[in-house]
Formats: sequence, structure tokens, C-alpha cells
Amino acid sequence: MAETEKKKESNIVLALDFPFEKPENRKNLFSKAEQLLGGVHPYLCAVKFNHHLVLPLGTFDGVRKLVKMAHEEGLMTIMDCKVNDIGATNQIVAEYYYAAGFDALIANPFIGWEEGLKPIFEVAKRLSRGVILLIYMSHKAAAEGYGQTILDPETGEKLLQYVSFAKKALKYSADGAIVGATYPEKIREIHKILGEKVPIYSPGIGAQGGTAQAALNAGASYLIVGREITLAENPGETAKKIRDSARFAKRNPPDVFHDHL
Ligand code: 3DU
Repeated sequence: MAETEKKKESNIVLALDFPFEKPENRKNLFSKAEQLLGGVHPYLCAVKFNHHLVLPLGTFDGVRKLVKMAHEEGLMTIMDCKVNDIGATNQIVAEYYYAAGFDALIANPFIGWEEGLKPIFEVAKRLSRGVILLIYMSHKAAAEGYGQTILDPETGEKLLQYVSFAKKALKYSADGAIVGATYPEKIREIHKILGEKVPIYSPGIGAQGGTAQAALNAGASYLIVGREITLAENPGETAKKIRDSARFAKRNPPDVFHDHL
């Protein structure tokens, strides 16, 4: 991803999400997605797909075409399927999404390693693809799961769930960590654990209330942006603005200013 970011001069991952369409009108979604991607690709490094398109368009039909289109524009593709089942099922899920062309998929570390995440990482390794782990989600109730206090099974000490997940992301050599832009203080804390070894992908910019500046300042490497772009009157202009402000924020992190004050 770092190479693509450099080449495309962008750290913006577009969440290619659209509002619900009646199933009989689902072909409109393909045209919408195709048109949007055609207009915004110069300002992106990757496209993230979700059930918004996989359900109505089908993985090996519409979605595969969009994945191909993204690749032709030099973009990486991520499937946000938040894999969360037993290993035998996860393996099949991973095989299908990678077969459809996805470069990486998102998985939920709550399932644990043996017969959980391990089969996904094994498929990813065999096919040279990526696995990105959810470390702290962006929504209001994220604290109920990711923020709970657990007892570290190795030390018996109290530990925050997301701290444990961040340590595991390092241990498993995950290709990315999802941390919500709505919780910049969590990004900062998790970034301290991950350093530059596992890049932070941050969703929740705009529609969910997070800001690009705060997420980047706290240590996020990539910004995941959906509705702010997909529902904009002029998606190309909006994507360019977000890309430009993200580049500026990266060059001029407010922390650097602070350090000099
Ligand atoms: O709020 P937006 O429209 O910018 O979309 C954010 C996307 O990222 C959307 O696909 C959502 O399902 C996904 N996502 C989160 O928003 C928060 C997470 O913790 C993980 C994924």
C-alpha cells in the first residue's frame, strides 16, 4: 500500500458505499459506482468495498468489474467483510474474495487465532494478499467490545481489549489496523504500540464526525472516506479537497508545531 500511496500521492481510501436501492433497480448501483470511481480515482490510493455493493451486485459479477477498474487505475482494493466466523468458514470467505481480485480483506480479531484468524492469514500468505484487523471501531458502542477491560491470559494482568488486539496485530504481522477517526485518542495510543510496522486505517471522517486532521495527527496512515465523497454534489472536487488537506496535514502535523512552542 505504501508504494501505491507514493505513486498516487494520496492516502485516501474511498468507501464505495451507496444508499439502499430497490433490488430491481440494482443495476443503477453499478452505473453509479462506475461513474463515481471514474471521477475520483486520481485522488485515491485504494477503494474499500462493503456489503453495500457485494449484496446487490454480486462478488463475481458487478463487484469484480469494479475491482478490475480500480486496479486499472493503479488502486488497491479492500473487502470490508469483517470476517467473524469459525476458521473453516473464514477460509472459504477469504478464498472467494481474493479470487474476486481483492488485495486485502478486513477481519475481526474477536474470533481469536486458532480456528479463527489463522486460516485467513494462511490463505492470504499463500496468495500474497493482505489482512487488516479491526482494533477499535468508530461507532458509539465501540467501547462495549473493543474498549472493555480483560485479563491478559498470559500475565493475569488487566488489559484493555484494543491494546491486546493491537499487540496481536503486531504478532500476526497484520497488514493494517482499523481505528475509528471518531476516537483520535485511541489512534494515538494504538499508534504507540504499532509504530510504523502496522499502518492505521481510519474510517469515520465526515459523516460520522471524525476529522482527517485529528486522525492523521494522532498517527493514522490512511483515511477511509465514504459518504462525504459518495454523497457529495461534486465527488471529484470533494475527494481532491480531502486528499489535499490530508497531504497538508501530513506535511505539517500540529504536534510538530506544538513541539516547537
Ligand atoms: O462513514 P462513511 O460513509 O465515511 O463510511 C465508512 C465506511 O467504513 C463504511 O463502509 C463502514 O462500514 C466502514 N467502517 C467504519 O465506518 C468503521 C469501522 O470501525 C470499520 C469500518
